[in-house]
Amino acid sequence: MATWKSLMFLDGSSFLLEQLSFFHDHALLILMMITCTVAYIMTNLIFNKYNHRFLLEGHMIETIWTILPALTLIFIALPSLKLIYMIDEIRNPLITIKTIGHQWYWTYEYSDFNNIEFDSYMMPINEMKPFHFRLLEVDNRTVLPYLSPIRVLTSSTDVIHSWTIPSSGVKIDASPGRLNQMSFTLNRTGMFYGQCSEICGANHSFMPIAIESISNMSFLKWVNSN
Ligand SMILES: *[C@@H]1O[C@H](CO)[C@@H](O)[C@H](O)[C@H]1NC(C)=O
Ligand SMILES: *[C@@H]1O[C@H](CO)[C@@H](O)[C@H](O)[C@H]1NC(C)=O
Ligand SMILES: *[C@@H]1O[C@H](CO)[C@@H](O)[C@H](O)[C@H]1NC(C)=O
Ligand SMILES: *[C@@H]1O[C@H](CO)[C@@H](O)[C@H](O)[C@H]1NC(C)=O
Ligand SMILES: [Cu+2]
Repeated sequence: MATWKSLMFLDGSSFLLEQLSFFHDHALLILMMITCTVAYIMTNLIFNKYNHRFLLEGHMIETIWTILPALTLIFIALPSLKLIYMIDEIRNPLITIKTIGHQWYWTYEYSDFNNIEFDSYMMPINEMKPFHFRLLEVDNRTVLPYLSPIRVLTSSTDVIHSWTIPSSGVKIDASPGRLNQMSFTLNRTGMFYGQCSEICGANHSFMPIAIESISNMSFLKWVNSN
């Protein structure tokens, strides 16, 4: 969960976010290389006493400064494309959950098991327990097993919402009349919080998502108790 003064990424909770952080580091490294090169050339230009008053064209340098940025862009574009397809891919999900956005709460359906279905509202401040996070805790949490591929189907009944778990690298729009899907695998246990990420009306800030990532056994126990 993001807290005050946290500058870097959240502690990742899925294999997807691992790849996203790798790509972030990769892109940032290229950015630093460009910044350093440009800064070096600019300081050199400023402190250089010589100049070339009659230089009007230079085919060699023009070729170089066209090809080099193109190559750099390819080095960013190819991993980025790979990542897009990885995020889009659905690999034999074990569990499918359906989340439906409403103004202003989420409904979850676990159609794999006896049609478990519940609404998930933000925990009102006067009902919060000391260990609850303000504006992030919900009354019915989304319980999911870890290390199992999960597919999320999203839709909406009114306006566009967005189902988002920043620490898992998950963000899917919930559009009315459409079913969007995404798959991810949680790689550890814990509580992962998110919020609706599409301005959807007056109580947009008050429809949080709380994922409870637990072991297979506990998950089955939870399923049986519902
Ligand atoms: C889960 O993935 C994150 C990266 O997203 C990594 O930092 C973390 O160590 C992983 N946890 C486990 C238990 O593998
Ligand atoms: C959802 O939360 C409400 C209010 O706390 C509760 O009455 C209801 O039983 C819960 N439903 C499920 C499926 O847990
Ligand atoms: C849960 O079950 C799935 C499928 O059998 C397995 O791949 C996964 O490793 C299990 N999770 C844990 C935490 O053992
Ligand atoms: C927003 O939520 C609060 C508390 O849950 C509620 O009192 C209020 O009526 C809601 N606003 C709208 C426009 O529905
Ligand atoms: Cu919303």
